[in-house]
Amino acid sequence: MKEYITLSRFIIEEQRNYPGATGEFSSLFSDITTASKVVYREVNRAGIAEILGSTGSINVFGEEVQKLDEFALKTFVGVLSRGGYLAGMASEETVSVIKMPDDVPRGKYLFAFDPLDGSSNIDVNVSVGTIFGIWKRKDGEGDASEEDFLQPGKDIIASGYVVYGSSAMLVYTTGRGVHGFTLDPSVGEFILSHYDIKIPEKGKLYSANEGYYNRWSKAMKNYIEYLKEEDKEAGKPYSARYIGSLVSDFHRNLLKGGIFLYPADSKHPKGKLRLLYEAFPLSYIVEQAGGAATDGKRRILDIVPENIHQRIPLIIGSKRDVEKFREFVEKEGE
Ligand code: AHM
Ligand code: MG
Repeated sequence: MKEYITLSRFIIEEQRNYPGATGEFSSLFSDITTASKVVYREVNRAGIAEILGSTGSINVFGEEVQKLDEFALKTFVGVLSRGGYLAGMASEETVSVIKMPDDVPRGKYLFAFDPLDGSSNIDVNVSVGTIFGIWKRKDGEGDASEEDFLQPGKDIIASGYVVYGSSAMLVYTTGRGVHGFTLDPSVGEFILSHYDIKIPEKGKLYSANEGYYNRWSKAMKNYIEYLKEEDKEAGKPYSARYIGSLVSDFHRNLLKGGIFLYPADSKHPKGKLRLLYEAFPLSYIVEQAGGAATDGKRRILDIVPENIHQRIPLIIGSKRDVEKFREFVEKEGE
């Protein structure tokens, strides 16, 4: 008989491994699934729901806010802020920490997220996603402050992402392996489809925006040239795959093996992607799956953020590919 394990069932069973678990984490996760189902429905009907395009406003990073960005933000905040398990939320789309409603008790968890990553692709039916990381506040009570969020990636309690693609998939880890769940739209439940995901030690794919080649460091240029060399034994040349939607690029490389690179460049000296909302959650997942993530010099999860919106160069994927990239950086000294 086919096992049909829902995400909520899986989380309840997983929580039995954590003595003293209060059930708050399970409720948080159940609310994440509710919010993501609502966002998926909206993404799916975006073309007919008059929700495509820009809101006309600009976010904290100077980027245009898409209507769906705003919808995803409001949905996650609306659903999660009433749970009583959060002390605060921080998002790519809001300037400061999001306060929980006055009539809801404050909890111990901190939720950092990118509500709709890759949203500039939405108007052309390319997959987008939500990325999230969960920390426990170190001390204090009441509303979380920005300082509460400045914890290193390695202190994360759980992280995950949802890809809104040809199907919706939620992938997460609490430090006990990475598991993937596919939404069965006929019953509205995320069902376990990918148990204990491991990223191949070495891949055959690389993902980088090669349009920026002339802005790259020597190490980055040399590394990409190296991947293109004809060398059958070393599994080269690698194939280029770049969607321009981090969640989708990461998801594909996680399952197939490969390396994603958004390095620092002359226009983005600190990289483009965000440490809290993108790099930390995905780095925790990739390490749990046997891969690695670096900013070129440091392990991403060791970094302590200076502010919630900090950007970071991100090189992430199969372990041996990330190590090879590091060798190129060490050789060039940059
Ligand atoms: P967003 O969070 O505003 O959507 O921006 C992040 C996106 C990632 O999904 C993607 O990897 C990257 O930006 C693409 O950037 P570029 O167009 O410079 O290649
Ligand atoms: Mg993003």
